[in-house]
Amino acid sequence: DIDADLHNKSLLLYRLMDQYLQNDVFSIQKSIMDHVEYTIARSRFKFDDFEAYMAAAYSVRDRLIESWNDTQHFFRQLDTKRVYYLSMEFLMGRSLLNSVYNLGIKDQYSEALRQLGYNLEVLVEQERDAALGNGGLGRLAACFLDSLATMNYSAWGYGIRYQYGMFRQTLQDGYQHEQPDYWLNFGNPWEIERVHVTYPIRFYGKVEEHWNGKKNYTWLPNEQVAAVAYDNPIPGYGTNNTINLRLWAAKPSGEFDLQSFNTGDYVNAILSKQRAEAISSVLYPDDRTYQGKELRLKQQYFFVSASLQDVIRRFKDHHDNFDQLPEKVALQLNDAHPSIGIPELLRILIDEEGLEYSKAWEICTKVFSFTNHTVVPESLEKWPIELMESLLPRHLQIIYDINFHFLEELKRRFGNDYERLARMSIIEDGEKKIVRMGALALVASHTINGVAEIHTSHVKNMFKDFYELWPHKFQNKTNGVTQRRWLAFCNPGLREVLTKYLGTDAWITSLDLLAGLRKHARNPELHKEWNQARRQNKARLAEYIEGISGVKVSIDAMFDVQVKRIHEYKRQLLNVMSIIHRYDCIKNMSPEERKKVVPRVCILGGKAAPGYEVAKKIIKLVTIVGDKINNDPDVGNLLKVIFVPDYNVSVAELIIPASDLSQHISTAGNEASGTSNMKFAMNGCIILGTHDGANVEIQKEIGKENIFLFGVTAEQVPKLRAERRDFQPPRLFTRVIGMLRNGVFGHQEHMHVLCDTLEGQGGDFYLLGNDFQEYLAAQAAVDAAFVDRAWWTQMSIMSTAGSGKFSSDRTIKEYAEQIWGIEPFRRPI
Ligand code: B1H
Repeated sequence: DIDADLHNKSLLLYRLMDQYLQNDVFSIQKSIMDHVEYTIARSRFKFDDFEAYMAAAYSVRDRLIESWNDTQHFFRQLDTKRVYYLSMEFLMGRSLLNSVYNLGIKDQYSEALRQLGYNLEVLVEQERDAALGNGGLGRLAACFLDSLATMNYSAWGYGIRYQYGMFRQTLQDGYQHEQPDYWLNFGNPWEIERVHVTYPIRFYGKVEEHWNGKKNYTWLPNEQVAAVAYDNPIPGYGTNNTINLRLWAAKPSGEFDLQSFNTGDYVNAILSKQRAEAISSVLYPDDRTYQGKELRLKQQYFFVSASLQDVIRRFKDHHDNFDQLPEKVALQLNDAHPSIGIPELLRILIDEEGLEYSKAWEICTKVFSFTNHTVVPESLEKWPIELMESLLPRHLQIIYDINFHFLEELKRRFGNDYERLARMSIIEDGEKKIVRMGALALVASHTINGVAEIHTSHVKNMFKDFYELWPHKFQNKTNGVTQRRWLAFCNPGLREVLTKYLGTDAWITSLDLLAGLRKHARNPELHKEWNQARRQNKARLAEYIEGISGVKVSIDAMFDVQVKRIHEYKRQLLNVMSIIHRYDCIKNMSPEERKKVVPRVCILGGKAAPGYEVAKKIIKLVTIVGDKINNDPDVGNLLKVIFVPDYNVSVAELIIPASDLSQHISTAGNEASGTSNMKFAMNGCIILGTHDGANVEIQKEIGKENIFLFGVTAEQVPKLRAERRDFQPPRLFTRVIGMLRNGVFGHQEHMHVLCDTLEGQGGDFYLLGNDFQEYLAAQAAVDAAFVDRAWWTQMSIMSTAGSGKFSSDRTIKEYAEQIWGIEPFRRPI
């Protein structure tokens, strides 16, 4: 009897799974040990730290899966509107500590492992970073996922499961070398492979036209690969919700090119299929210099097509009318990189679902929105027509259609203003025709946003014609960072102090509460505890520095930090020049005068794009200058210069809580936002920066008297660049250049190349000379503040107190309410 069978089966299932895995210490130990024995296949009497990490990670994953399954089920039942965050990069870093904290089981895990003879802090270090991003843009996507989960939004991230993430940087004789990032070689316990969630992705071939009452198109591709899903559970903090980051890996496709197997060359047919895997094999490590490589466009189309097929499949599970798509789906483009998704959605709707162009377009413009992260128009991606035509012929056709309708609209509005049409056209006409992906994203999106106030005004300028046409499309969404990873978890000492003085730990989900610190900013008790926590962090970093460089640094010295990608616009060179100036001053002092010098440890770190020669030379310069200064007995502890190799998320978690001063000194108008500035400020580090990106808003929040901003404003930059010919750099600037050129640090060839970027016709594009004097003055003011301990500590507390705005929770709430139109849904237990 079928009913009885069913009844018995459900009783059995309830008995088997009557509740979630338990989180008492003993149950956790049992889970870990089971994985040691049955997953890792080691003996429970003998396993090393790495094996213990793996077993612990698998046991956490079990708990994540429970929560993931039930959250997805919950969202499905409610048929929530979902936001899909499409990004080429997710810079996730490590997961173990973050997961146990977010699941609320950190203390139990610590204790469970301690009793077994292992130390959670040690195991955490066994994990390789998931470094699937270049820098700020990728890390922003990771912070957004954390906030989306924590705030109970129905959201998915979609991206690429690169086999090789961001390269590992090593220094050999002070030069950067790039090592492949074999992050998957020892297994990845955090992902769930979904071999059955797979979609065909097609390339190349031709388009055929048919006529059956109306025009129809059939794309006949001649290459096909499979996209296979890997799910990465993202737990929220203080909630039962766990959302999904779905990353796609390229695999040879099963069907399709069976013909090639019938040509007799079986082995070569197999080998050629393996090329499919190349698509998801490596992250492009060049941020901003756009290279126009075909593989990059393939990557973009690959992950966007898989994601959209997945989204449409999920939509069709519950709906059959595509008019409802915008009520159920929001698609966020993280920069223009995924904007090939626009013609892809149209293609699916028109060619596969049979919608009319105008209907499909209307739907499309209601689902897409687009974040711009750049300031230079040249860095917007542009693809040559021939490349697009060969790789994605049907998509190019659709882009022409979009452009045709768009230009018609423009003509109706502005008449035959051909210059305007040329400026705004999605297809750039010229010797070589190209597709402007930024314009495509803008035309199809209902909203475009910049990532900081100053940047958004810049975006309006950069897309001036579009802004005139559609002012309502433009919004600002100032970036934010998750205070969970970037304060609560990476700085446990300060977390305790904050919670004590605020009387609650609710700031971990409501960062605005940090403002409550202001009334304690002069409390000497707090000062003591504050500095104690910070000193412990400095001691940890000092130990690390000694380990990597052999240099002993004093934790009484000011830790002065600049860590970020190496770029001329970020002006690491300006920092080095002021270090050289400081060295010069110390050398020329009497022993009496030297006693008054504020000791500093200058810490720099960051990766240079492998083909970016000047950036690589800047790294070498730091090590050259460091070698000389660190070994000069006249200098001693007064000045140390350290280059920290392989700067990544985990290293940032160590450095940021231990910094006294951090530098964000891009030429005004060049850094869209910056996000590490927010992390440093939160952790009570003082900011030395320019009037650029989010620095401007940080100053507004924490007060002019608690931050050191200097230099020219973005409005002045074009004029100053135009007047460069008549500009006389300050004497001290020329003096430092002279020292470099004259061989004070040796390596004169090297120094000439760098100095040439700062002098002569067209030199000093980033205006180091213009800002140098004010920079040195700001540095002197920093020294004066640092020696006044009470003053400095108060500034530090005020920095933390004023950083409430810079939580990605705030940013995400703004996106959700003002762009995506989604609401939170918290899963009940
Ligand atoms: C940012 C990038 C970026 N802006 C191209 N643009 C890339 C561009 O691989 N590529 O082709 C990779 C990255 N990244 C950064 O975004 C900005 O420079 C920061 O100022 C900003 O804080 C960050 C997040 O908005």
